[in-house]
This record gives sequence, structure tokens and C-alpha cells, in this order.
Amino acid sequence: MRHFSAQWRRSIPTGLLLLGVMVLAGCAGEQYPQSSLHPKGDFAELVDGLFMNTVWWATAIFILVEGALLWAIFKFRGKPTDAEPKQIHGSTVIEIIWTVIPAAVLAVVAVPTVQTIFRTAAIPQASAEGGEPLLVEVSGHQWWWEFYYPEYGIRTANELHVPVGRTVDLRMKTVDVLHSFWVPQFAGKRDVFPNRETRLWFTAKEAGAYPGACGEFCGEQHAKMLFHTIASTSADFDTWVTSRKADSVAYAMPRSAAQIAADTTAVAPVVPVSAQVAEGQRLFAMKTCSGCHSLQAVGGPKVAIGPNLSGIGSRRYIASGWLENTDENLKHWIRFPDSVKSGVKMIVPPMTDAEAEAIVAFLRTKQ
Ligand code: HEC
Ligand SMILES: [Cu+2]
Repeated sequence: MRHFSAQWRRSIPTGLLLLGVMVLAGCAGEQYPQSSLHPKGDFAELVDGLFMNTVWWATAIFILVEGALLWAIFKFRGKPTDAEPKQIHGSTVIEIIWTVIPAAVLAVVAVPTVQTIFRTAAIPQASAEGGEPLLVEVSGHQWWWEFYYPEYGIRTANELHVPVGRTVDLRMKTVDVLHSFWVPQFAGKRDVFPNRETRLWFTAKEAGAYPGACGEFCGEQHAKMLFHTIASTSADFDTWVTSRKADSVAYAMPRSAAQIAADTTAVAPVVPVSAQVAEGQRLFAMKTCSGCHSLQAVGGPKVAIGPNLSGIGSRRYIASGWLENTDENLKHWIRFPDSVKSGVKMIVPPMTDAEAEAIVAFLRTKQ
């Protein structure tokens, strides 16, 4: 026994060191951005404030209770010569005390909690700093996110672009099963339902790219239903809006370079920069891609099986936030989407490496 406790004592410093490392690792927030402990917007700050408020209350109570316990242990420590203490079976007074105190603590914590629930559930109003809220219609799909901006007529996917300082008013639904929209650094989770709109709002305070995820199990590829919220200065946001409008090419059937050049109806006719890009554009229709994907952010179809691909050339990720958007990954995804996300609703005809490369070259021009 003596030997065991000596060994035990020797391992205490190692244990404390490990504990310290673990506690410190929790502080490296930048590496773990999928966390509500690093709020970057007003909604998340309200929730974080409530959380910290509760943590401080709980810490104070912990110190009081454990302090009283330790004090009692040492103060009333038994000696071998002591007589047997008085035996108590149930005490109404004590039971009332230990019911009333926690009830009072919960009642106190309920006040800021209910306040926060009301504040976060309120419909966002126009403000002096941000102006009218920016309306975005969000749709969950198996397994990607669609974003529509009625103000600009822009439809996009998997990247939610928002201007810093302007409140976004999200109106959300799903076209298939239940999903849950979640960008922890901006707001709490909000489930999305078919035929019922749920709402969420937040104002981004700092430019950056913030990861988000689907928070409700929605089928085989639920874990790879990710997205990013890109918060940018209002100038950068306006540039994005302009590029989306400029890249809204309307066409379905393959056309020759001459036909494209002669097209005056498109907002910005695609001028093939190389034979490979022209070939990629032709293949985009021939390989059925255009049946599920629109390249038109503005004026495109409302209903599509696949994400809108306007601006896909500059999206940071593909496969809904899962793969980095490198040429290599994009080529692999186009040829074998099922190997990246098995069961994916993107079914493609066989194609050669060179064909996939041409499509990649074409998609890269969609900036
Ligand atoms: C049967 C419909 C369908 C066809 C045909 C199709 N796709 Fe898709 N595509 C999808 C769906 C659905 C997704 C979303 C997959 C996911 O992430 O779960 C997708 C995702 C993508 C993405 C990633 C978008 C993003 O932001 O994550 C790219 C790029 C893409 N498809 C390109 C193509 C190309 C190129 C072709 C033609 C070779 C093609 N697709 C054919 C349905 C289709
Ligand atoms: Cu989902």
C-alpha cells in the first residue's frame, strides 16, 4: 500500500502537466474556429455573454460549496478517541435549504437567459450603422447549401458572402430532409424544415472566412455538408456582387467560339481564352453538367439539382466545404464525385482525364 501511494504521488506532477497542456490547448482558438467561444458577431456575443455569465456564477457557487466542504472536513475531522457521532435520518430544514438555494440560483440565471432568447429571436430592424438588413434566403439540400439574395437577384452555393457591419436576415427552409444551419462564430444552430420558414440574423464584426456545418443528421453525407461564411468589407462585398452579375452567363447548349462572341444577350459573353477552355465549355453541356448546374447567378433557374456554379473558379472549397478548390481536387471530384462523398446526388458520365482537365480549365474562368 505504502509503495503504491509513493508511486501515485510521483505521477502527480505528470498528471498536472498533462492537465495544464489540455487546458492551454483549449485556448488555441484560431486552430479550432468551429467554436462558439470565439464570437465574431453580435448574436454570438449575446450567447457567449450569457454563457460566461453562467460560468462565473457556477464558479462562485463551486468555490463556496467546495470551500464549505473542505472546511467541514478539516474542522470536524474525527479522532480515534471520538464517540460515535449523532445519527440523523432526514432533516426537513436541511432539505428545504438544499431545494430553495438551487431554485433561487436557477431563477437568477433564468433572467439573462430569457432576455437573450427574446433578443436573439427578435426580427432584425434597420440600424443607423448598417442600414436595412440584408435578406438572404437559405435552402438546405442533401448535402449542400443554397443562398439567394433577393436584393441583387444573386443565387449562389456553399459560400455565404456578407458585408461586415450590415445585419443579415436569413430566411431558411429545406428542399428535402431536415438540416440545421450553424456558423458557431456568428450564431447558434437553427433547424430548417420543409414548408416552414425559420429565421436567424447576425451582424459580422470582423472580415474573414468562417466555417459552418449542417447540425442535424440529414443522411449519408451529413458530415460533409459544410460551408463558409465570407465576411468582407462593404467594398469587397460590392466587388463580389459585381463579379456575380458579370459572370451570369446564360446558355445551355454548346456553342462555337464565334457564336459566343456574337452573343449580345449574355451579361458578359464568355470569350474562350484557349482551345482547352472552349472544349471545357462544350463538355460542360455534353457531359450533362448543365442539366444539374446553372452558371447564372442572376436570372438562373430557381430549381436545380446541383449548386449554382457561378464563381466556382474562385470558391475556396468544393464538394460543399469538404475539399480545397485546387485543380487536382476539382478534376478528381468531377470524374469521381462518389469516391469523395459516397451516395452524392451528382451522377456523371464517364470521362477521360483530358476531358475533366478541360472542364476544370473552363470552370476556373468562372471567377
Ligand atoms: C445529377 C445532377 C448532377 C450532374 C449531372 C452534375 N452535378 Fe455537379 N453537383 C451535383 C450536386 C447534387 C452537387 C452537390 C454535391 C454535394 O456536395 O453533396 C454537385 C456539386 C458540384 C460541384 C461542387 C460545388 C461546390 O461549391 O461545392 C462542382 C464543381 C460540380 N458539381 C461540377 C460538376 C460538373 C463539372 C459536372 C459535369 C461533369 C457535374 N457537376 C454534373 C449534381 C450534379
Ligand atoms: Cu444537412
